[in-house]
Amino acid sequence: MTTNIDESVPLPKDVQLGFGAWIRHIPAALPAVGFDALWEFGMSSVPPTPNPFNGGRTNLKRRQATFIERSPGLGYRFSGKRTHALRADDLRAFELFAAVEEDFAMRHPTMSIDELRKNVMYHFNWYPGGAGISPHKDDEAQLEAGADIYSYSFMNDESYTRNFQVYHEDDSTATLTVPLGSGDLLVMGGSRCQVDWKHGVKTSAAKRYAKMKRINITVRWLNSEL
Ligand SMILES: O=C(O)CCC(=O)C(=O)O
Repeated sequence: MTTNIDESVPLPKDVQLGFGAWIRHIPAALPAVGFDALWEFGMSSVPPTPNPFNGGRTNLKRRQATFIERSPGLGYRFSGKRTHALRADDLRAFELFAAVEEDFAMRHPTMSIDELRKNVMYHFNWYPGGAGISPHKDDEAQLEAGADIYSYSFMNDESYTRNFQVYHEDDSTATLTVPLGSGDLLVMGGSRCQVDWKHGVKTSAAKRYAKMKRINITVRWLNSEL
């Protein structure tokens, strides 16, 4: 057997949450190249989502959209709704998206870019100020159960961090809090991660977040039925 792992590079450490569930945090995996262009696109071209917690009387502050290359025009189905669907033409021009796609491919060297594009979806969140996302599991039917989820975070200023919380499904107190900086990659993995655990980013009215712009891009493996 041959190996091409460079043993002089320390492997990232995983935090074991419990049986079959872990979190990996890789700080500064990528620079936030072309952040402003992707931010403007999200805030001007992606329609807001009606807030599911008040019957849609108001909209969520966070914008969200999904790109599924193998099913153009199909959004991500959750809470009984579909997210806004992005197309390759909308996205490939954005440097930040291209950088994420390249980084993900670099971390999966045994697969061709075409194979990767057929098997993953990209989900985008644009968070103005202290907007967040409530605790949830990424366990939708479109996703390959138990597959790793790669989550890239970018901010408009490198000095910003935003806490990402992980909760056991029966507990409203976070078991793990990961401070995410701009360019950080967080990987959620293990067959139980989206079964026994939830994750989220607490909404905050704190002044220090007032001018923050944050884009999160998750890469998720699709199941074969979609
Ligand atoms: O913004 C984040 O860091 C988390 C995003 C997330 O949980 C999601 O899109 O499901």
